[in-house]
Formats: sequence, C-alpha cells, structure tokens
Amino acid sequence: MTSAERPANHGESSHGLRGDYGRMRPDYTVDQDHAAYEADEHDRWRRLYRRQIELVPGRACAEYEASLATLDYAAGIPRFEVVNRQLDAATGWRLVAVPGLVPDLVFFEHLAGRRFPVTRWIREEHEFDYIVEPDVFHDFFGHVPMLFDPVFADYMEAYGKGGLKAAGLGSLKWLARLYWYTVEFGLIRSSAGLRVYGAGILSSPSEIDHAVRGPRSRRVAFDLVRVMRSLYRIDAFQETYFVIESFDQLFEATRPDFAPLYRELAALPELPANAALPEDRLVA
Ligand code: HBI
Ligand code: FE
Repeated sequence: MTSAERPANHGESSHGLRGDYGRMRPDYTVDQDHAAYEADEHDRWRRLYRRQIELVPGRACAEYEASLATLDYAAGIPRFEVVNRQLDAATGWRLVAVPGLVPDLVFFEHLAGRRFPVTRWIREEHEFDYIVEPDVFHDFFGHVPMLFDPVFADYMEAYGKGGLKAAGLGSLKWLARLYWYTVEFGLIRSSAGLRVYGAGILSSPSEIDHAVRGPRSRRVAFDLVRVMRSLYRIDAFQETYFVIESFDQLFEATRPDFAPLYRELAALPELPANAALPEDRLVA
C-alpha cells in the first residue's frame, strides 16, 4: 500500500498497516475465507476468548452480557455468515470482512448501511496481550455483542450517517473522538454500579479494572462537547473515561444536526487526554 492509498484514520499506529488489501472489493470488503485460518490461529482465538470471557461478569454492561449469552464462539474464529443470520434477525446489522483499517469515509458508509467492518486476520502470538490495530478478536469480541442491542445498533447507524456529513464539513476529528470515547472506551452507569460497553476495554485483558475503578483514571459524566474536544492516546490506557446514563441518552445526544456544534468546537481549544476541568462532573 503506498502512503497515498493508505486509509486515513485518526488512530493510525506508528508502524505500517498490515492485512491483504490487494484482493478487496471497491468497498474494501473481502471474503472472510474461513477455511484459510490455520489451526494455531483458532487455538489463539480460544485462548484469547477463554481469558477475556472471565473478565466479563460484573464488568460488562447488561446489554453486552445478554448478547454474549446468545452467541457461542468459544470454539474458534467465528464464521461471519453464521453470526450474520442471528445479527440480521436481531437488529438488521451484518458483519463484513475487511483486510484491516479502512478509510474513515468507507468505514462510515458501512456503518450507515448497518454493516460492521471486521478485520479478518488475528494477532500474532507475540501480540497476545496487546495490539494497536484492531484484529478479528478486538472487532468481534469487543464490538459484535453490542450490535445485538437495538438502541446501540441505532446509535451506530446514526454515527455512520453523521460521519458522512462530518466528512463533508471537514469535521471528522471531532466525530472520531466521539467514537473513541463511546464505542471504543465508553462506560455506562447501572443500578449495580459502573459497567463497560466500550469495545477497546471489553477486548483488553488489563484495561477493564483501570477503566471502572482505577485510581489514576478519571470518570467524567458524558458531555458531547467535552468529549469532542478531548484528544486521546491510541497506545496507552485512557486517562479519562466518559460515563453515560443509558444508550437512549447517547442516541438522543447525537440526534441533533452537528453543524452548529462543529462551529462551536472550532472556537474552543482542544483538551489533552488527561485534562481536568472544574466543570467536569466526576462519576464515582
Ligand atoms: N477501519 N476496519 C476499521 N475499523 C475501525 O474501527 C476503523 C476503521 N477506520 C477508521 C476508524 N475506525 C476510526 O477513524 C473511526 O473513528 C472512524
Ligand atoms: Fe474497535
């Protein structure tokens, strides 16, 4: 991939992108080619899954747990077309296999069409504990169960449509932050305490406790402008997490037309990932 073709995204890691972009369709999708996975890759998936599933009870939100109960993919890398039959029936979403990160616009177009891009390759053994780019384990274990929740599924479609509009307004960076601090690293308050819905936390072996109760992280009540002003790190634990009250709140907060918001944001200084504003409403 020459740099000109390289997908522009806000979370690009320092090293080059990997994955076979040579045989993809114009919309960046590829066949999952499930038969091509090696036995050691299914074994790695089983070990990743076994470790991560232990961390879910008492930490993942109820919606995530409810979906997980209907999915059974401990045995190996799932067949997307099998999951799609369940997912399509639940919320009209489908998984599409991609070679890896895709350009923002392509990503938004898929979300707007209720298609979630899932990277088809799995991390290497030496990346077992940490990987910067999303692999099939992050995308599937982190994101897929939430797509079974009707309100969250609506939010993801609305986010994709918002992204297409933002691109036209040159406002992608603000929307990328919204995605990062909700879909990837979002927390939600529940009657039983704080719970996780962000895929980046749910698929991490070590960030869950740091996010929900870590002494060095701050949990701030969700505020759209505050989130969109906040820079983020792609290769370290987050320092700030934003907490919503419900997925309805998240969906409602993002319904209005963002154009006036982007004008307001353009006049406000960006905030570092560890900013602590006096007006921040901290959530214990
Ligand atoms: N591509 N495959 C893939 N997966 C992502 O999560 C992804 C992407 N491209 C861009 C992107 N995420 C972010 O820039 C979003 O904020 C748009
Ligand atoms: Fe992700």
